[in-house]
Amino acid sequence: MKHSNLQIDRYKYEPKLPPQVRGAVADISVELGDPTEAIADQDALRSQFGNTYGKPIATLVGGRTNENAATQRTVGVILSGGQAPGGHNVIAGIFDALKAANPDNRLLGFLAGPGGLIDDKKMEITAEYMDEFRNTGGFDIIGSGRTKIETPEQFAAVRETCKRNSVDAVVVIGGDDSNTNAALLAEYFAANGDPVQVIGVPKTIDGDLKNEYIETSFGFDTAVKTYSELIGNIERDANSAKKYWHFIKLMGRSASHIALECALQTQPNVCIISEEVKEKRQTLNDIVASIVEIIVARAEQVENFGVVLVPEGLNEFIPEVGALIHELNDLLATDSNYFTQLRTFEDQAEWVNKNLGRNTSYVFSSLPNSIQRQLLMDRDPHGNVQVSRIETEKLLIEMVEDSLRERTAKGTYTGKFSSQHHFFGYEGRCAFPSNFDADYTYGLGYGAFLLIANGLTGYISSVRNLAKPAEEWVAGGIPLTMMMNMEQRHGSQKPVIRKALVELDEAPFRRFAAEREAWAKETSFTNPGAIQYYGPDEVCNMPTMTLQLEHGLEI
Ligand code: FBP
Repeated sequence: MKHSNLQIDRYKYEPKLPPQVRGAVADISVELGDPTEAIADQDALRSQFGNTYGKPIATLVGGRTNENAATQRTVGVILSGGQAPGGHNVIAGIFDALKAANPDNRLLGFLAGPGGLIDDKKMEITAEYMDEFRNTGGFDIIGSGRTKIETPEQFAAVRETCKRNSVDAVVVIGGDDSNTNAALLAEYFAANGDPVQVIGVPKTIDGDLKNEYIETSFGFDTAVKTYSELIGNIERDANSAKKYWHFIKLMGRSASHIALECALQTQPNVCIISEEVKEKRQTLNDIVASIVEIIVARAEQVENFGVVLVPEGLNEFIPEVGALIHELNDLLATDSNYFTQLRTFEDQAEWVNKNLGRNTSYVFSSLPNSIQRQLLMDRDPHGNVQVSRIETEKLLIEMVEDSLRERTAKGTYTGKFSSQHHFFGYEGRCAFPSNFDADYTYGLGYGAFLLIANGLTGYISSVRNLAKPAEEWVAGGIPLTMMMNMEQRHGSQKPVIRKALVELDEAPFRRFAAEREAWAKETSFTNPGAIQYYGPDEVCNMPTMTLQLEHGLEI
């Protein structure tokens, strides 16, 4: 395969490790704190995780011998869920630490996600193969998948796979659901007296796997910087041509962290934050009215252009649309056999309308035909609507146009409205990881092996103090059960890692809320430009504004 000049040069990049883990692997051990508790529902979790609940926080420390470091080991690794820049470097970190500990150690990559572990589809990662992927984006090294390890048969199959391949430990690189799975797997092995260790790694561009101890998930940094570059370019174009309103939908299955960070970076005229919509119980009409108000105000200044950012997950946070989606998910899950027999959209829509409640049926009928079709499309493996396929940006444009038409007829609006729509998601998931993500992921992978070498299981690899330069980062492990609570899933209470949504009382949102009025009326666009891999620290090595604000830094 032909490589670009950047790819060839990025192979030479040496990711920065947290200082305590830079020495010989045999000289790194763990310092353990006090026993921990889950964030909520402690009793239920304690009884479900009888063998792995409440472990202490682990910090990796150098200069202390680990007698077991050189024990020969086989480690399995899986990538789970959507791509996120840096996944290859997590595997490189595991590989380098494992080979440094003992050159006979083996790293098995299970293919195409958790399914590879269930079906025993794997490859051994060799030094030569690994080198092809260092510091590159993508998950193509072993592929990814969204299969969940759920049934007793699947757990037993994973156990068989590990036995057959003499796997001593499994590293699960994934989001909140996959790390919940990692916790269940760790408990399953422990409960069966199996010595297989399980360590998770926090991945997702959505940025919603974070808490006091996991400061960010990897991939968020690169993805938001990629989208912000594109938004900045569009803003410049909008301000040059002065004739279009650009509606840009941004990925993020549920939380609006991506949209919020992009807004902080690019200062658009409007950015909708789903969590605020929910908190204020705004309807679709309220959202449209607030956008229209800004368009009208800018038209009065003869500025018939602007940029609106829309988070992908918005629909589920608008009370009436969210209720519709939930009812539809349930309906289609319960009667999926009947539904899939209906051949035409018209028949499907009629059946759905008949079976929905009165209010939700009204909301469904009031949506444009194209959106109704998208709501009825295939569900994901968890039975949920695939939000990235709902064209909310187009829905908003249609509704804004209707409202402006009414205003024109009444004589309360004399501007011109021409729109463009965009969806940025896949553009950022496989970008070359920023220096931040390249370093962070390598450290997470390296740390994951060190946790294994120190005998831990049921932990998520962590690198902390990320708002500071890598010289001050601290590596360790956080017990998975500590991040969990019980939630209602498919009709019953299940242990899950709590998803981190945008908090309206925290610094990133507060900064946005303080500035947005000015950005709405004036043209205050900022253009962060493309991710830079070479050059001064303030251009190449700055973390996201979200991370800096969350850590109280002045920016
Ligand atoms: P993960 O949470 O698995 O990392 O996935 C994130 C994401 O990129 C979401 O932002 C998006 O909604 C989803 O994946 C799209 O995935 P797919 O292409 O599989 O539909």
